[in-house]
Amino acid sequence: MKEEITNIKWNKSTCPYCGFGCGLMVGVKEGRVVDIRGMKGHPVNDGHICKLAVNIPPIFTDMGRLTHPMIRRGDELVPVTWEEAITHTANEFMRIIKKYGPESVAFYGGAANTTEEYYLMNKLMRGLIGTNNIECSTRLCMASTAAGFLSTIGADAPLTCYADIEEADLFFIAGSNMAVSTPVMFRRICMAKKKNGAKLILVDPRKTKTSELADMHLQIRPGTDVALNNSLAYVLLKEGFVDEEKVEKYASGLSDLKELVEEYPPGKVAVITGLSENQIIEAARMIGNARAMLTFWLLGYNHSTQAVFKNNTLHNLSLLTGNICRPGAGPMSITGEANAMGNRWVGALSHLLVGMRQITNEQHRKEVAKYWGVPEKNIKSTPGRSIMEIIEGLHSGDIRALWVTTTNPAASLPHTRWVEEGLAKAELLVVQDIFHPTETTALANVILPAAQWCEKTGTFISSERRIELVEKLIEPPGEAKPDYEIIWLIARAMAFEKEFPYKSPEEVFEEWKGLTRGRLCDMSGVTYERIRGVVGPQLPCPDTSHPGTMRLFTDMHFPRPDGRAALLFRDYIGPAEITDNEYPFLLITGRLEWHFNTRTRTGRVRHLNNAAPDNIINLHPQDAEMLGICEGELIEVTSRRGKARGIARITDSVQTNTVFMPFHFGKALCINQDRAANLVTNPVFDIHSKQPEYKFSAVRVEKMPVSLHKGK
Ligand SMILES: Nc1nc2c(c(=O)[nH]1)N[C@H]1C(S)=C(S)[C@@H](COP(=O)(O)OP(=O)(O)OC[C@H]3O[C@@H](n4cnc5c(=O)[nH]c(N)nc54)[C@H](O)[C@@H]3O)O[C@H]1N2
Ligand SMILES: Nc1nc2c(c(=O)[nH]1)N[C@H]1C(S)=C(S)[C@@H](COP(=O)(O)OP(=O)(O)OC[C@H]3O[C@@H](n4cnc5c(=O)[nH]c(N)nc54)[C@H](O)[C@@H]3O)O[C@H]1N2
Ligand code: SF4
Ligand SMILES: [Mo]
Repeated sequence: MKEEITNIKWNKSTCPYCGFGCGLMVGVKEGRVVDIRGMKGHPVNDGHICKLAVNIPPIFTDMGRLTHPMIRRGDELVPVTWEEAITHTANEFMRIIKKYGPESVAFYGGAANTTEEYYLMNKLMRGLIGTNNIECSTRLCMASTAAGFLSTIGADAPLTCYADIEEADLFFIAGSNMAVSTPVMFRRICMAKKKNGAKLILVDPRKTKTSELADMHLQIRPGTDVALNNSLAYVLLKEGFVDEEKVEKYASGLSDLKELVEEYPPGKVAVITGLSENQIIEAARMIGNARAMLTFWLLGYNHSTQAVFKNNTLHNLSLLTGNICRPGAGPMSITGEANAMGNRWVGALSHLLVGMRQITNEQHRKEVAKYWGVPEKNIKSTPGRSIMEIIEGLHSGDIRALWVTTTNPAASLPHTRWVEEGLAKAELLVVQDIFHPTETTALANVILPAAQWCEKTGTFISSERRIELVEKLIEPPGEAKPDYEIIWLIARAMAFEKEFPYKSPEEVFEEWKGLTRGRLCDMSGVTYERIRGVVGPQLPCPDTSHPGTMRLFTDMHFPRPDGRAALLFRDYIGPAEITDNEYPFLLITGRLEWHFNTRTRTGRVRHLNNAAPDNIINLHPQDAEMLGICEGELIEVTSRRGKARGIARITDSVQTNTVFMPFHFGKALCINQDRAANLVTNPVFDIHSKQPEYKFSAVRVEKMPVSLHKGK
């Protein structure tokens, strides 16, 4: 039982962790966050929250909080004044740009930045410095969802809403352990199952907390989803579940798809996926017979070299069966981080432009240049580098300066050694974080202390397009400043005073809002005043009296040239790396319920750390016996890139020849420096979305000598 604390002031906010966007009530007493509760009556979570949110108060700990700017002099990081830090950063950037050109610098932010912060960075990088090298950790998270939507429906516009959960009678969840990663969303699914008798099909190679609730668990071989989806389409078409005349009205490509999925009969696909022919036929019949199907997917799809194709072939199933654009039916993308939606719409990936625009579109560039009052030629027509290409650029010397905020690439990018070597080559590495050391701040030349959630104001947009205000409720520690302020101070020091005149994030919001007018992300009807302390509307929300938009494209007209969505045939190709005698196992990486991403926040919460103190590697009993490994022993996983160690957990939740390990345990908060999954993972990526294949690396597994256990 929680101890009751009195004299608490309660304020509305939105969760800073996953992109589901639970409404929170934040309890503040004497300038500290002391309690977090779910907001009752909030349409997203109605008072419910998960253990990550419950355990927020300790993240405001002073332990390791950054309170002063620092500059590296030799091997030492020396505290400096803000003035010195800002002048030094701006001068160094300008020096490098002058010497090597604007393409030699890059910015990399996190999906938990507010939309206002990304707007400022877009203006600075694309509009004034003149480079599209602006990236976001959403590249590692949602880039394939965005590319999948763009190719199928013509816009990165999640079209459903959470209220659809209560209207559906079939949930098809593929490649997400939602019970762990978005527990409050999963709770709504469980309630709907109980109340409406809705069914759940889960596609995941592992048995998980989510699979426990599944009516059908398709435990496929990792990486084979495209083959499965094609085969489901095959059965739907063969068994008369598709009203072809109706589908032709709102989707193109039916005849090609029909012809090409002939290559994917269930008998053949059973061999590829490791499922039985009957399971595939049965799943297709459940889809065909559903009154309203909602599909959900996340990293089991997006962390693959076929990520975008997995997205496209999943959307085919919704389109073929008319499960789209009506209550309870359609693709419902789960988003990873709190503002993974807002930052995509504000143009945080290198190929995008502000307000759901594309950098390659001349008209879009003209509109934005005019709005910013900058010469059209400033905004370059070619996409900038993705974060993986930025690291490549650091290695080759094409990128000389990198500015990082709100993300921890030395822990979260694949192939850590390659990333660390790249970052170490930067002439200037500026890192803005709330803690030090993190894996990335440890490598920085300049460290800037940032205010975190509840210490600054801005907006987040959730995966159902709901815009919410997250407000400053307490003072940041020491001299820490909000990211937006740090960005505009540096921009002004680069001599862009006129373009960065802001005094508050609200002024930034008002400016950015103008670039959304008439677009699918239209927020013309939103003001800070309107959403302060209350639930925000779903976008688009074109005027102040507009209630917001629950579902998109309800007229079945899609933003593609012929107004129809696209049925896209995609051939199956296996994962990039193959197992062999030397590396006979495959490694899947993912999440635990007790930690968030690189653990800089949750790793400071005693309760969460006690529940998950160290890296655990899941191994099938048959493999454990073959390798002579017992439960609780220290084991080592080695790939072509590196090694990581962890404690063996022997469980049939993984298939044979497969191991699973979380990616939460890096170097900064671990006594042992050898626990990080990304020491092992493969930096290969999907060529369409440039998102890495974190879910498939060929490895070998070995037991460690007993002497090493003591160091554990
Ligand atoms: N507790 C907690 N919650 C979080 C986070 C966290 O770190 N901790 N992070 C947040 C973020 S940023 C994100 S993006 C989301 C991620 O949320 P999820 O996508 O649910 O998380 P993961 O555990 O990475 O991967 C999901 C599942 O994909 C499966 N999988 C692996 N390979 C394949 C495959 O080839 N096909 C299929 N169909 N499945 C496969 C894995 O077995 C795993 O169970 O969670 C968010 N929520
Ligand atoms: N092997 C493997 N690797 C993965 C994944 C996987 O499944 N497997 N998942 C990938 C995915 S989906 C994601 S989203 C990424 C996440 O990767 P990251 O973005 O690197 O992870 P976080 O731990 O969320 O990093 C947030 C950083 O910002 C800091 N921070 C928090 N709030 C603020 C703030 O307000 N301002 C500033 N300046 N800093 C702040 C935190 O201290 C932390 O250092 O990891 C990816 N990496
Ligand atoms: S489900 Fe997501 S948004 Fe809701 S409380 Fe948990 S982490 Fe926060
Ligand atoms: Mo993510």
